[in-house]
Amino acid sequence: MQASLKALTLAAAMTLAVAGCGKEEPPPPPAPKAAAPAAPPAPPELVVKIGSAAPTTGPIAHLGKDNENGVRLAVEDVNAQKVMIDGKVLKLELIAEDDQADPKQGTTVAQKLVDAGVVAVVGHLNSGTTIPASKIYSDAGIPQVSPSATNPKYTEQGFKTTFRVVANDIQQGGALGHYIAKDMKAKTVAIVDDRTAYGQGVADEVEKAAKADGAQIVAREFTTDRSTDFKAILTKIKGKQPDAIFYGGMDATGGPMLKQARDLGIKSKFMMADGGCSPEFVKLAGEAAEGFVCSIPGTPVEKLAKGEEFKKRYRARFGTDVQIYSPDCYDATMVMVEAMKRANSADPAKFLPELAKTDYEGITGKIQFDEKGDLKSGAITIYEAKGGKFDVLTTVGG
Ligand code: ABU
Repeated sequence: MQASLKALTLAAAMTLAVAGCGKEEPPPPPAPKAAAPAAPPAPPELVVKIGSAAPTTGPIAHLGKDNENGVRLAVEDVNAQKVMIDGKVLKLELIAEDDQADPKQGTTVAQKLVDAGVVAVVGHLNSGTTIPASKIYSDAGIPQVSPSATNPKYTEQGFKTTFRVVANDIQQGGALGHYIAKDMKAKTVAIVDDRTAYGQGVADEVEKAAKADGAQIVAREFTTDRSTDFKAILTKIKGKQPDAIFYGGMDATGGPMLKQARDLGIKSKFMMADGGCSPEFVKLAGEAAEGFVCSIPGTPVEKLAKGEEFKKRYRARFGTDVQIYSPDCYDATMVMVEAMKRANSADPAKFLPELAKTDYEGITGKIQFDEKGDLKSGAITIYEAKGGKFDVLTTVGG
């Protein structure tokens, strides 16, 4: 009995020992992972307001919107590039104002932009608004780059703040007047203008150049930039049977004027400068647009390295085609930003001297300013409307 008790105790002890040997220890808890190094704090933003002024309502709203879109595309590109200025990321904020192509409204919105704290203005579109507004920007020390105002007076006022990225109407009117008399060999020319600073100014330059090259001016008439009926003027001109009619004005009046001229049986070559050289003109003139001749300052955008790409990007972003000046507006915005980068400051007093030293290869070509703020070596291209499109006839200068 004692022996069997002993055996039982031994067996139990062995069982316990075996059971103890097979018991697995729970795995140790995983070692805590090393904490990821903290991301460096994002650099602070430098919010900078930039102004755009153009007529976005009224008869040439399509051109005003085109200008505003050009600035907007540049602002979006700059913001995406995360440009560093003085250790901060530049964030442009666009303030767009509608000047209605009205000189009085032009000065009102110029003051509004100054009061809003913009450091630079791209605009205005029209010479008639750009010239009076320029005094307000000059008094406030704010750089202004016009992408489209071509009246020479704009940069002849002695302001250090005025610049433009297109050739002026001495160059444009000269090229057209020469083309009329020498290339087209027109002997007689009728000239009409819309009495705006641009329309009258460019018409005067065309008249001067055509006369100097031997053409005779047989009529000089005028209308307004809001007129819609040109039959009285055209009837007078019809009696003179001119070889060519030059109209100094914008597409909104030029398209209907050409249509009405053809309706009256006038066969003269019809010509305008940049204010009429737009897809909108072709739309307004319809079939009468065939053979229409016009000019735009600069080399044709599609012949420039970045031109086609800009047109595609513009169409993708805004769902519409470039009218005239949006590439110039894009470049005007970029030269401001390049000047800020060189000055390492968005303070107008600091980047204005850099703006004057601009040497920039833009969508529209090389941009450098002369001592007045005009584009050095500005070219003029003359086009002819064919099948609803504009074909290049010739490029002068540049
Ligand atoms: N340059 C044509 C239209 C703008 C302007 O100068 O009034």
